[in-house]
Amino acid sequence: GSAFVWEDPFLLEDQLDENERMIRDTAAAFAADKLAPRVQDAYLNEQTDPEIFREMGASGLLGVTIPEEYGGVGASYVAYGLVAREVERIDSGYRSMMSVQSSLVMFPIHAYGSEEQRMRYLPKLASGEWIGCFGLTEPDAGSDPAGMKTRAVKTDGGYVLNGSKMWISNSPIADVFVIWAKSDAHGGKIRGFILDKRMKGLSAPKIDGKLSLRASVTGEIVMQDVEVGEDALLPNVSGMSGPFGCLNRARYGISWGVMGAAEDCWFRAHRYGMDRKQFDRPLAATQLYQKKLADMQTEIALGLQASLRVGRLMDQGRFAPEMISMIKRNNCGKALDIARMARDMHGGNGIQIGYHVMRHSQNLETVNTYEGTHDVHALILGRAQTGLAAFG
Ligand code: TGC
Ligand code: FAD
Repeated sequence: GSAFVWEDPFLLEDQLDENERMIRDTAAAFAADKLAPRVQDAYLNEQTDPEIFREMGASGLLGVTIPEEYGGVGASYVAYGLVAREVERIDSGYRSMMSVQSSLVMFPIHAYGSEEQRMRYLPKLASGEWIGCFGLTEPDAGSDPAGMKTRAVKTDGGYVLNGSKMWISNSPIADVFVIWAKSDAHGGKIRGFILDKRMKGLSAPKIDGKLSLRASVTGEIVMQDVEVGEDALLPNVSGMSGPFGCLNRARYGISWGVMGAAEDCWFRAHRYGMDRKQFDRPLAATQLYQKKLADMQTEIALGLQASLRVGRLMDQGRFAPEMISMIKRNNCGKALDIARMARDMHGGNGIQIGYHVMRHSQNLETVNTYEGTHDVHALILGRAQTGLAAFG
């Protein structure tokens, strides 16, 4: 037999290799040193410090799976997931900044870009010198991105882009914009373009007033006759599989990330229940409190084990997108339940910024919605087992 480790019921630690543990420890130290001290002010004041990208880059946390020749770390998808978990343990907004840069900007440039595009963009994105954003969603095309209106029209030397994108992480501070548009020169198919912030006709106003994910800036992208050269087109992908290929990676990372946020809530509720006394006994000595702790422990252990399994399959090139829908949906939904529960278990203190749990629960409302809502992932899984698409 073996002793039961309550914080790590299935001994996840044993299932990681030395390199993965090292990258995880680097991310955990970074999160404690650089992110934790900033998060309360950033959240309360809705302020994103762009310097965080440089600091993440210096610690090797951007483009973890991108090969070293382009400035990445060349590590496994499991290592990438572990980084997401450590960063989101502090705040989902910080994980968002990291995962957009890594999975939604560096991944498509590496997977679909020309050698010149890779050399031009990837090293500066890996170091955090440049900040990237990913424009897929539009005001009238969220769950159904194929309904986008943004158009690229062929000109002599390139293309002219028109359209607007909505709810775009990092856009107000971005240098590099990966934009998905319907291209008339390619039979109306969706193609990817890399835009630079200084281009004429391109702007990215901030969206104010968010009550969730306040440490990560979100904006629009407005394109009015933006002229780009032929070298802006991502040459090696066409159709919706381009953006979906990126989303697969980001959704997978989110499945680990939200478990980090959930663990933070669970450990805080555990500690609070041990310390706080009512009716002459610790809250943690009551049956209801213990049931809640047991539920948290169980869902987190199961969720992490599932993400690890899918990560191993990704590293072997054997994943199906539906596997990712299952863990993105389940882990986000469970993390949101856990964060709300932890808020409740903290009583009145739970609504105060210094106790952290309500910030997590507010953030997880967004994470449950972006990258495919909880219900959209149910429909993807429903289609996969019935052959019947229920979206339309
Ligand atoms: P559908 O008919 O299913 O497929 C069209 C084409 O795309 C291919 N495909 C995929 N390829 C790779 N991976 C996947 N996961 C794929 N899913 C689909 C498919 O094979 C097909 O290819 P082809 O060559 O045959 O044309 O497309 P549909 O339009 O019916 O899709 C429906 C649905 C609901 C599944 C899809 O539209 C969807 O997933 N909607 C959710 C939208 C979404 O996730 N948006 C995310 C925006 S980015 C974001 O939120 C970033 S926040 C990040 C942060 O801050 O951390
Ligand atoms: P809608 O699609 O309008 O959905 C509204 C509701 O209807 C949801 O409950 C949904 O589940 C439900 N619904 C939709 N269709 C169906 C159906 N067929 N059957 C049943 N129910 C349905 N996008 C980017 O491209 N890049 C980014 O960097 C990015 N960052 C984001 C950051 C934040 C903070 C937020 C909030 C969003 C971000 N998004 C980004 C956009 C995000 O991906 C979308 O919000 C998401 O895909 C949902 O689209 P929507 O908001 O238009 O909701």
